[in-house]
Amino acid sequence: MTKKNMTTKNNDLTKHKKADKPALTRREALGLGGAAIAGAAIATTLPASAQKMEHRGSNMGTMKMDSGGGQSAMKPKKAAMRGKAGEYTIPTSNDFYARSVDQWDDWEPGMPGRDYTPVVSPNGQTLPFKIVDGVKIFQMDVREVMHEFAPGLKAICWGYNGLIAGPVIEAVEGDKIRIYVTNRLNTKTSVHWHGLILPSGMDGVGGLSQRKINPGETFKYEWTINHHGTFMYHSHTDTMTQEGMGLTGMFIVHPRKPKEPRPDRDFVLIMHEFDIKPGTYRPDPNVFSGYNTLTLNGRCFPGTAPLVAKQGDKVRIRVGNLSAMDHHPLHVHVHAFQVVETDGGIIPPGQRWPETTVLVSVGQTRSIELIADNPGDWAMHCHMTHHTMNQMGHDIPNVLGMDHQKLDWKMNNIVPGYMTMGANGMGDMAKHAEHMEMPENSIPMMGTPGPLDYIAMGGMVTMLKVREELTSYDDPGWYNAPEGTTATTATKADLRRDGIKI
Ligand SMILES: [Cu+2]
Repeated sequence: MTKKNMTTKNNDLTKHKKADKPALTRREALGLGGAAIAGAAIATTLPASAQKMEHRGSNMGTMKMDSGGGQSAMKPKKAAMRGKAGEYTIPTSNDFYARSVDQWDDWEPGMPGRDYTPVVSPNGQTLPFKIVDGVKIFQMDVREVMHEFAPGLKAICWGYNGLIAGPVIEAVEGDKIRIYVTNRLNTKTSVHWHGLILPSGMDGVGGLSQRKINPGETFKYEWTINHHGTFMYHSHTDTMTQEGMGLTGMFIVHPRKPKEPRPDRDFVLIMHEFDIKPGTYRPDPNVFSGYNTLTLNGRCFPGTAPLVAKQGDKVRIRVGNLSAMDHHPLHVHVHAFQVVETDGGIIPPGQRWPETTVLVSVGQTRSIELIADNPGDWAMHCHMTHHTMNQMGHDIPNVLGMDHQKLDWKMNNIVPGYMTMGANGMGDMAKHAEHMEMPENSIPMMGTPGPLDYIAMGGMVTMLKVREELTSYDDPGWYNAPEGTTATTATKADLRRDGIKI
């Protein structure tokens, strides 16, 4: 392609923007005219949404994108449209990985069922919406709430709509959205839409992109979503405190025209961590490390709901991490999966990689896909072992291997019923904890009785339950393994046959 041709295309593209009707097809604009977009990218850093927002300003009655002095980045000048790299076709990363349609197209609000299969948020909720003049309207408040992490542990947290984690916001590429946020805290707040491309003034960083929302005030955030993906939202005012108290949630944008079949099950999980000292009712967001309450969608195992799938289902699991200080490697038993998406967009099919454990760093999302081809109850958990224990004390003395019988006998004179715990590890401690008097409002080491023995796990643990037959996706209970397929005591005949001497 010659420079002259490109210049012509650029001019056409400029005309298209001004005339408000396509002079080029989407293919021409994105493929042949990519340089125009790329050039604008170099010149303005936010070309795509900028042009889109300006283009649509007249369609969104309440959006005054042309006013104010801070909009220069939103209105690329004619010269900038050509850019320094005018000869090259460089699609922006979002065109490539996170757009299924031309971001300039005008779309009706995307509807569940017709335009997307709604996500499933175990233990969670999806934020309802209504439509007013073609705009999807969402409403949230920020408030204090007594939240149950698992039976036996509650704490006063801060949640969007009183939920830990916040409700999942679900939208479709091209949707015009408006989100009302009412602050019912006694302190200022703001909401950052993490990973989404939007005008600077909608980015939610208190003091930087907006005035903070005072107690009692209601703010509105509004923009046109021009890409798809798995994103998050969280407070961006006094973030350490407010995120630490629970102000987090997931934000899912479905592609307008998916390039791949929709999954049968589309799960959403958000990872978080709190420090709740046994006997207290408020998380301490100020600690640097040693978080003792590790959550998936705000719950600790055994309080986590399982992810239920039918054998053969294509399962997507979208995972975000808004923990304060910890990255979490999420491991799925028995099912190898593909990492198909990051918060930056879809990984093209040929570039995906297989895993059984995916690291989800703080501030990241990862989407994985698997075929649920193995019936059973499969543990799915963070593989940091301290993150699969409930409220474990990290400063307790190490008594592993200690002969504690004499000590226990002497101590019983002073403290009746005393028993040194941990000499053989922590597994038994979890079971004992069920029958012992524990500090009020605490679940130290707590696990749960399983079908075959006590399950000494807690925290960031859930189950992928796969069944051959299902009439609903409700929890089907424990798996009944076919006879002869469960590990059990080796018989004498086994030992003799295989020459095993004990
Ligand atoms: Cu972890």
